[in-house]
Amino acid sequence: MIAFLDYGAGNVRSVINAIESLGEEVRVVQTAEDILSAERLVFPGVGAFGSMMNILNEKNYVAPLRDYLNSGRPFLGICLGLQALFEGSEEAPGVRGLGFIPGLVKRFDIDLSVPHIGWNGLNIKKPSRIFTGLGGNEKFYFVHSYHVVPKDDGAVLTTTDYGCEFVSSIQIGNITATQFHPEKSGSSGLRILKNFLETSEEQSIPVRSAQTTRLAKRIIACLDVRTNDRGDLVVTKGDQYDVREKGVVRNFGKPVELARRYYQEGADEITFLNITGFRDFPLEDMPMLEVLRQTSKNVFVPLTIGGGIRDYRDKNGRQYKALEVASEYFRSGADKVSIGSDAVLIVEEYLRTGRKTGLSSIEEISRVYGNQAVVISIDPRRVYVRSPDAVKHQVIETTIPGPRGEGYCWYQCTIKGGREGRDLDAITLAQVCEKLGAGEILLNCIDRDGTNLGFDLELINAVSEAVSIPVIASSGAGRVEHFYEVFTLTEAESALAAGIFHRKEVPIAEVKNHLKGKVEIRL
Ligand code: 1PR
Repeated sequence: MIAFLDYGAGNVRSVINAIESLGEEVRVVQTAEDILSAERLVFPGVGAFGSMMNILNEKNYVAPLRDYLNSGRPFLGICLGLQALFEGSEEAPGVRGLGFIPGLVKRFDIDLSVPHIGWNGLNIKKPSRIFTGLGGNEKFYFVHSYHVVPKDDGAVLTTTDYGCEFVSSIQIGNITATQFHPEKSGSSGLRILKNFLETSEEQSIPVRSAQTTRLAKRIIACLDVRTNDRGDLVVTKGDQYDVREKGVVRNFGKPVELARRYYQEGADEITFLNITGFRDFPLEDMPMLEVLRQTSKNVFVPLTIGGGIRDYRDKNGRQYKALEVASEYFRSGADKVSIGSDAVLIVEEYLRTGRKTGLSSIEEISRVYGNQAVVISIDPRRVYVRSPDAVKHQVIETTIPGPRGEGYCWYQCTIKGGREGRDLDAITLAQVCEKLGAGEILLNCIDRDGTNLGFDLELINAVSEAVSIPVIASSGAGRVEHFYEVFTLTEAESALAAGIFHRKEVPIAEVKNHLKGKVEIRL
């Protein structure tokens, strides 16, 4: 029996699912006494350091946790569950951590995109039973803006390179804690969890061939989901956002089954977009929550969900905050939420008033769950102009001229799945969203969607040069070469595709085989 510390923030369901998939039973800690009497304790942390410590303090868990750690019984901390062991964090000045390990948690101070999101390797510093069965070159899923800095190296189990060499896990006796998410790291992550759960004392140190670790470019499978005319929830796919063929919604199968297939085929991440979320209310649209619950039972890579994340008033007049919608998604197994239409309206309001309210979905969700949990999904389309100063928007020079030979364009933001164009450009949208707390940009392109013509590299370059958060290139992938192109000609950290995977035209393994040896990827 594993005691499991759930302090109520974020996606702990996937950790429970991962442990249960290994045949162990989990008991969620309900009281301080449950911590004191635990024999093995798992503490997955998600969200922000300050709110985590506040909740631990409110629940009177801090002293029992310290006692547990000092007892030397097996403990596994994950992500914030590692950071909590330290004295404090730059993320929440003045808030005290558990102080079990001397040192602080610091924000990345590097030239690369922050958060550090994605699959990276481990430099192993000492033997541990946690490594049994690993080859040493595996990659694990990270998502964080802060990293631990112990006062001395004694506890350091692994380091990872990302603009600097940072501590990615620690071990002191039976106390192990990782910055990466084993529960989101596919079979290698499950192996680490299994090693923790087993009591073997055998210590192992895998041999790694590379000198430094490198963040992999991610291949993301995207499932656009909606109810078809017969009332079934299906994965569909549009051509320039039109999902109907001869009047009928295209049907590529069931979301849970397809997600599982993509996991098995090697997708680094899976995104569900509830494409009619702008008119449905997700908390009434229970099937999407169920899709997440079912998917997270056997898909152990990160899951993002988008569609309908916004404030909402139901038919009885009750007001719901976007934060509540997002919380329900996180509880059901999502790691990140993606905000589309609402982000456009928030940015318009910000540009009108010049003020942050602190109350927008982007600000509230990132405050509680951390920036990395908030993805902004942009649905832009090209608007051609004759000169760079023809409009007030951020205009780019293009090598693909417009219908009247125009040499410039701007990227108009749309809402409601491309149905309504707004007076706002995608570059400005991305910049303001970053300022408001977004952690990643999912950059679609209506002109390229479903065309198989390749990604809009000009759009991707324009946006990724304007922000410092990671950009996911989306729309238009048709061949393996398009992935190579987007990773070598732009700064995109991931590439997302839908149609070619659904139609089995280009399997994920083929994309990875093509990239192998040329672009850093997770094999
Ligand atoms: O506005 O917060 O409710 O979120 C709605 C979400 O649904 C947004 O993320 C929006 O992008 C998405 N969406 C709305 N309508 C459509 C549609 O297609 N009619 N899908 C839609 C967006 C675009 C990509 C697609 C790539 C790759 N789909 O996700 O998967 O373009 O496709 P490809 O590889 O086949 O070219 P809100």
